[in-house]
Amino acid sequence: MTDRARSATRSGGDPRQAETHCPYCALQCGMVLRETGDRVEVLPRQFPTNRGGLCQKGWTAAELLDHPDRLTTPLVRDPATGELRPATWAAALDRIAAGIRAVQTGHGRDAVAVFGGGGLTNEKAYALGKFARVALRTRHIDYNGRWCMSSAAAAGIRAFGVDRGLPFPLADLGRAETLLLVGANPAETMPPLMRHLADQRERGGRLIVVDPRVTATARQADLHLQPLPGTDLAVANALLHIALTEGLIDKDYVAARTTGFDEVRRTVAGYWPAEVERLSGVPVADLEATVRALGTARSAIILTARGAEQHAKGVDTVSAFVNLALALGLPGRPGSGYGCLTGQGNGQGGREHGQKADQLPGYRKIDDPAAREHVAGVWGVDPDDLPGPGVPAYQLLDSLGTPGGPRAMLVFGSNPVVSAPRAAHIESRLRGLDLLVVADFLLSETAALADVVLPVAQWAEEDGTMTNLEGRVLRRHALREPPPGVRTDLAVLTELAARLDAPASFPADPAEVFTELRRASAGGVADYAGVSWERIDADEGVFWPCPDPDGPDTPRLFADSFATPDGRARFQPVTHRPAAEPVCADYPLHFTTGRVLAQYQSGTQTRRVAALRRAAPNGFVELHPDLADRLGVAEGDEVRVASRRGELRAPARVTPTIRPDTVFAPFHWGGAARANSVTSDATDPVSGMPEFKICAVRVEKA
Ligand SMILES: Nc1nc2c(c(=O)[nH]1)N[C@H]1C(S)=C(S)[C@@H](COP(=O)(O)OP(=O)(O)OC[C@H]3O[C@@H](n4cnc5c(=O)[nH]c(N)nc54)[C@H](O)[C@@H]3O)O[C@H]1N2
Ligand SMILES: Nc1nc2c(c(=O)[nH]1)N[C@H]1C(S)=C(S)[C@@H](COP(=O)(O)OP(=O)(O)OC[C@H]3O[C@@H](n4cnc5c(=O)[nH]c(N)nc54)[C@H](O)[C@@H]3O)O[C@H]1N2
Ligand code: SF4
Ligand SMILES: [Mo]
Repeated sequence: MTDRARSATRSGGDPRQAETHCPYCALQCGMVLRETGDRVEVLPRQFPTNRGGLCQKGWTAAELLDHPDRLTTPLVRDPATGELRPATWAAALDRIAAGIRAVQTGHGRDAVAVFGGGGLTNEKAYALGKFARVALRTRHIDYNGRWCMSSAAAAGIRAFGVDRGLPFPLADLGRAETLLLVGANPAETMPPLMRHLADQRERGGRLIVVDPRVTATARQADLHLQPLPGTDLAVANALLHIALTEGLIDKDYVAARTTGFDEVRRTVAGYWPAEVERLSGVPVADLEATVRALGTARSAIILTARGAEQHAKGVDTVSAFVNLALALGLPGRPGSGYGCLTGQGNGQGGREHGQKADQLPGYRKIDDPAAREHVAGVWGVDPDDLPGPGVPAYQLLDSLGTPGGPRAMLVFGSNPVVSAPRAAHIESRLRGLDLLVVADFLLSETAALADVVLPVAQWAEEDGTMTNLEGRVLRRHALREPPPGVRTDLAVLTELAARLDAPASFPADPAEVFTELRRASAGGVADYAGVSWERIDADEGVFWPCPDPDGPDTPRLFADSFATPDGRARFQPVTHRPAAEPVCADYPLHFTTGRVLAQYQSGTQTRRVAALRRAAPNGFVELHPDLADRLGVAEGDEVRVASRRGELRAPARVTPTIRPDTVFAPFHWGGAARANSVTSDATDPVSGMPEFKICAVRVEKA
């Protein structure tokens, strides 16, 4: 059955309508797509995450389906002129297969790399991981999820033995008496989520936000802590220090459900609130008010997002907040807990099915012999033929074209020329490849560098599943067939696998892939064996783990035990350390980056939508009026932000909502305004997460 015919069955037989989810962020708002005349209309749909709401990006998502910039034919770079020229699919795929063979013959299997994305469906993420390990037999695969929630994932596994962004349904936020958001700006990054926070407020709950900027989210908070970027770990340790001195620890919980508290207690003893106030700028009184609000509430939730996590100490910072949550007895207590706000549409599922360097499907470890045996069995190959772990994204991109590094790369669902740290350097690495292949539906900045560009289907043209920030597996329903000339990512992998004589099957039908994924994940941490497309449709999604088709799913984790060998959560002693690049006389200011409501990620998609372009037409640099005065900069003046790696130029936005020692830029633009020309390439030693959220810069009027 074609995707569209299958989905029409779901929408009551009306082929011009489909119930699906937004293509963008991890909230995965429910929407209905309707074909009216020659356009596709987006209507919001009641779903537990968005409750009938959509943000501007969701409302306008269908505009890209028939956009004039849409790619509808493969492009191959002409060796004579150096330009990308339209080609047939056969020519483009042959060119790729020949290029891969040449590189692997000359330089070994690991000389070909794959770079995936957290926006790919589960089926595609699974197929891509399998393609790398079985068709290419390379260890080099990683993906942009490494830029995203890898620090929270590592800390979650360390403490709880499992990484599921929210271990409870989102609606729990609305019932929490106290909610602490650390480095999260959902008013701009997940606007319909604010409905749950409105519920919380109506019920008399307290919202506390930790952010160096007075964001749209911080403005709604009862208390806003405005720390220097990169000091969250110290703040968390000070909070735990105060909880100890004020007797707010849940001793029974710590004794019954955790291990390792004594060492953490000793560590945080040294985090005197007054010292942490000097380091972070957060007043002691605010630290105390925060702990009391958390420690005396009947229910409390602590959430982290990229502001806390995108640091070279991101894992330890998350661990510090997890320690606090455990000491207060929150994880597993009804209505309470710790969670991470996952970012991309399938940021959660994308990290479960094997596109991460060290993983196999079902959140299995690629260096675990039992995991290799199981997955190789499903794939019908010898476990000894599966490669070992590769390296994290930045290390991978930085090694491209260097002696011993990969010489060819296939990119599915990312635009690293804009989104990678130290992007100018990464761009030059990409230029040095023998073969760069990009599958996309638009000519992203990365696709523009490719030797072969493959035009692929968009979200409204394919079936599949996505796993949202709650760990809820959802169904993406096709509204219509892809336009002529366009193929699906899965079909591309099918064709390439055949040309490379892959020793396993690569079905193009997502239903077939999902059936295989269920088997491959069975028995793993992220067990999807009991999830079926029908069950997803019948139940408003299915929460993993769900091992049994006739058994329950798991909306809430940790009620009775944690996923560790002894069932207890593990405290992790962590200590503050400064940012990788301290400020100095030449680079005296802190630079941090993030998002605006109307643009998404590297901007490939949203910069092409007229209404979003009007709302957020170009990059900018936020600076405090005192700093602007000192630099002689007025609102709208073009400024230059320079670091040791490079510079960006964009108009100044002078605002008292940012700390005077810090400047901020969104990362959604390429070219002169590219924030990642400036960012640091320091990474977390455990997760490989880059330090997107702090480096040292100099700012001047351009
Ligand atoms: N509009 C829009 N929405 C999106 C996306 C998008 O690109 N655009 N992307 C999606 C994705 S993939 C993701 S990962 C999420 C990200 O969602 P968020 O994490 O909410 O987004 P960011 O803007 O990256 O960072 C949040 C906040 O961290 C603050 N911050 C900076 N440095 C620090 C620090 O050192 N400490 C603390 N505590 N805070 C700091 C910033 O000021 C910013 O307000 O958004 C998702 N939703
Ligand atoms: N300075 C700074 N840099 C950052 C961040 C930050 O906060 N600050 N945040 C980081 C984070 S959290 C993230 S998630 C990354 C995201 O940054 P990227 O990885 O660049 O993500 P996108 O811009 O979403 O890129 C997706 C690309 O794939 C295409 N695409 C979308 N869906 C599909 C599909 O199904 N198949 C195929 N083949 N292509 C598809 C889109 O058109 C687009 O070109 O950026 C990171 N970079
Ligand atoms: S909040 Fe996220 S999922 Fe919802 S409409 Fe906006 S971009 Fe789409
Ligand atoms: Mo992300």
